Amino acid sequence: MTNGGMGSCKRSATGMNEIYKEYDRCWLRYDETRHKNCLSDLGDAVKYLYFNKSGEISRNAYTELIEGITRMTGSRPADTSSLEGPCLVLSVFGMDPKVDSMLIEEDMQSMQVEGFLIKQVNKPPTARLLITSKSERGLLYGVFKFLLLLTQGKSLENIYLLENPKNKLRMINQWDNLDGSIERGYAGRSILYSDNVLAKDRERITFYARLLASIGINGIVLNNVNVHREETRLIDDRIDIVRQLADIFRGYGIRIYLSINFASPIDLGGLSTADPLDMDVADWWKKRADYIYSHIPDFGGFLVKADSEHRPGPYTYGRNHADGANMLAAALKPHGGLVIWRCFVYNCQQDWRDKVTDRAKAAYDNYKYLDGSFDANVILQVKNGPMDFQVREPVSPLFGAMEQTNMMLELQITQEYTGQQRHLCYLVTQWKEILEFDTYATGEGTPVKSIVDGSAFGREHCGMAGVSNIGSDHNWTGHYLAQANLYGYGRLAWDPDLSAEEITLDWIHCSFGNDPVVVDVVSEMLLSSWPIYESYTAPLGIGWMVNPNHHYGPNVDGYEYSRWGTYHKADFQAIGVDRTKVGGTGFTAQYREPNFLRFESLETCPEELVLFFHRLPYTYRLKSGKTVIQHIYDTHFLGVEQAKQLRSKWESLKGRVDTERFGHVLSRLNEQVEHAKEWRDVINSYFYRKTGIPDEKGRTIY
Ligand code: GCV
Repeated sequence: MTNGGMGSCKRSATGMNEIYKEYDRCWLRYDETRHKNCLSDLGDAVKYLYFNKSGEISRNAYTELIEGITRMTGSRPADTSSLEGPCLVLSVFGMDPKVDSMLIEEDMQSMQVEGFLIKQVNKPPTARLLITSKSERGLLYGVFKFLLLLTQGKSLENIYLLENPKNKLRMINQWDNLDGSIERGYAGRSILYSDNVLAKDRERITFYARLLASIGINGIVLNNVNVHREETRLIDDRIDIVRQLADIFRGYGIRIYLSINFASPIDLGGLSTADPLDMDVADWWKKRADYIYSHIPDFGGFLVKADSEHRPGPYTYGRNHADGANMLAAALKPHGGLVIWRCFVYNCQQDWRDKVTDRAKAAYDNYKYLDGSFDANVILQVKNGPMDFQVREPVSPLFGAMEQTNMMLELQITQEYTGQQRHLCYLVTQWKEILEFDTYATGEGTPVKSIVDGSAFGREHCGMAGVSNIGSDHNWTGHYLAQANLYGYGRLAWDPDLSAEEITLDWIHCSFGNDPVVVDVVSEMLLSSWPIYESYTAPLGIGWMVNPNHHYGPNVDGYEYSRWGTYHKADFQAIGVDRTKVGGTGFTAQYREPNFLRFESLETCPEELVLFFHRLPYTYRLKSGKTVIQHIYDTHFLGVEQAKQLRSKWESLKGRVDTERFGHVLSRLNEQVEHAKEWRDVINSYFYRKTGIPDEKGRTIY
């Protein structure tokens, strides 16, 4: 049985955790370790701590280390100023010649600025355990890694662990509005803002910064990409909110960024235009950048949603997106700032009768021809799929198309289309598939992860962005197990080569302890949950079929006759969109070979995406031998059974997980089972009524 419930706030040896009673500690629980033996490997090394006091981030690293060890072992390491005996050593390289002398040339060469080294020097009884980095930020990451190793009970004997992050930018995007609402938020209100001012609970924001730093996040966009009136003022008379947040996040190595309103020169500056080629507009942004940096000297830059879903942008003035992005980039350049420009640009006024326009093609069409036109401090941020964060989509072809442009991958941690944190849907498995997808951009072996870490084309500013799933709920994420999505996102942004299994185990160890039964069951539940959610919702990659606006629950025709361009085109004979070059919209041709032909041909198109790329009669036989209609029926019946199995698995943990978390997750799973039935029956009945084809197995369809 694991220690402590969600609301537990027993006073620890450090006396530090009184403040946590209002919210869960997530994976920073540091429950008393069940692995005292891993510490004994090193004799007295963790009883003394040599720390070379330097900047704020280092001090936070020190505090974290003290808190973690104290909570896990029950005793606080004593500070020491001697390096003679056994001790833990925490120091940034270059701060202390005595510590630096413990390093060899090889250590220094392989370590990048944000990387860290954990290394044993000497043997017990005088073993010293060194945590070091070339930067304070890296030191903090090293501390979190060390605490993870302690949590897992990994042997520290003769440890030599050098890690560097694979992605330079590891960003979180908050879709928070100043009034405290969160666009697509499913875990309460914003922890950052309330009633157009900074939220009062700064401790909680600080804890969020800790959580993010613990998984390697180094940038946060503080406001929703849809920038409304009040948020437009964040770069004006509301700048003090930004400054205060920057002060909090800076202590954890996290730079802050803002989403901006492209029409700010009009809305704030009183100009008559926001034309990016207008000299007054460019000058206005330059002065605005100076103003921002005078308040926040380490400001990261702007995130821009332009000409997208009614947001203003360069198209209004007959300019292209390179014109818009480069104008902002010029304003930020003297300060070292970045422009992160979103590629979620499509016609959201489509007539459903229009058979030619294909939303899937839009990002490529809007940006491919601009490859090479963007300034060096511009990055294009591309959603993983060509549509919009559906449970299953092909990878956006734009990743393989841009050779001279900085690229970032945008993932949605918040579960807009994947169960809204009421259903269990662990997305790390989906994200792994995306990162591993071979774009063939430099020939075979050019996976998305090599585009977004910049290595494929030697780009400087690249990385990953995830839309946050947290809010003011006690457990942060609505569904307790959805914490694993935030955790997993950060770990993958640090190292996309990690396996889903490894990340999952780490999260469980930190969150639930080391009971092997709990570890196995929770791991099985998480790793199987995405395909389960997929099986009882929209079939074979077609997507949507959700209720309009809030996007929760089944509604097969919810978007079928609307302007959003997300059609399944089901009639009584066939379903799916022909996106082939030969007879359809031609979307497949946006992929490089051999992906183009793989998707183009029905023979080779991956079955889970077949209705995304092809229009098929319900009687078409899939490779499984089942017809499309029977596949729909079977997966929907099976999905409900699998959701029930998720629930039984969790129930088997009764007595092994604290009652609060046990009860909470069980209630979510009960809801999931009931809602999966709703999905099953709505989808199956729709297609039965449309086709008149009965289920081969004669099960109840309405
Ligand atoms: C922030 C989808 C969501 C919107 C979101 C948009 C975007 O359309 O439904 O809420 O807006 O994506 O990513 O810009």
